[in-house]
Amino acid sequence: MTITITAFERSPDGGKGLARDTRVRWALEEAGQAYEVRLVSFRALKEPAHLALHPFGKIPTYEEGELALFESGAIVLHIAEQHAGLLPRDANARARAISWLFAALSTVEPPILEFANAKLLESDKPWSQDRMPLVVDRVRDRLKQLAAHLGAADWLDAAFSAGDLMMVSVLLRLRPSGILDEFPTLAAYVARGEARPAYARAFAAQLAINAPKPTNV
Ligand code: GTB
Repeated sequence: MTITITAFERSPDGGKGLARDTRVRWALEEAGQAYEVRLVSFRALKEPAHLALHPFGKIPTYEEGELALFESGAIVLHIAEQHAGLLPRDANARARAISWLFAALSTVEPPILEFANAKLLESDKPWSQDRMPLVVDRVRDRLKQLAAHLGAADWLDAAFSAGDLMMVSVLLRLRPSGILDEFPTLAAYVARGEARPAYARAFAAQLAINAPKPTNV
């Protein structure tokens, strides 16, 4: 059955991997699954056809036969459960990998999003300068805890899993800020994720959509 995901017709980051279709593409590449991409404009995101797939009018979505999913975490978990390569076979190790997937989304991503929003949407507010140190400290506190867990290991729980895929995806959002580099073991962890051939394929596919088209002069 054909898998179709949605992605931005024009990503605000120019296709540099920050939009959340990247994590879905990466999971599909790790799982060796071919997929098609339907590009959606910002206007079309809020129109009935897309809202029928995604109640909040966002990307990514995932369609396969009669199944339609939204939320990158649910999509990555579905892919990981359907195909080998992203979850261990051992039941306990599998449950721990899923814990890390949830930890990435519900414990590590929120302060990072708060920071991104503070920078992008609130920097012109009179209280922004006073608030920013608090927001950055919340990110640093999480990263300190995550770095303490990772220690010198390559991945969060022995072998690479969907939990690492999601954690690396979440941490990547921090790179432009320089905060990630304050934690060299986490910066190296993210680099290990990006070095995976499946990640490179996912990144290249997203970038290709956003690359400037050659003009005939
Ligand atoms: N919790 C949902 C999930 O994980 O799937 C969140 C989905 C979501 O926020 N999607 C965003 C979206 O569709 C794209 S990823 N936004 C459009 C809208 O709300 O109208 C967020 C994102 C977008 C762009 C960048 N960037 O260019 O740097 C980074 C992150």
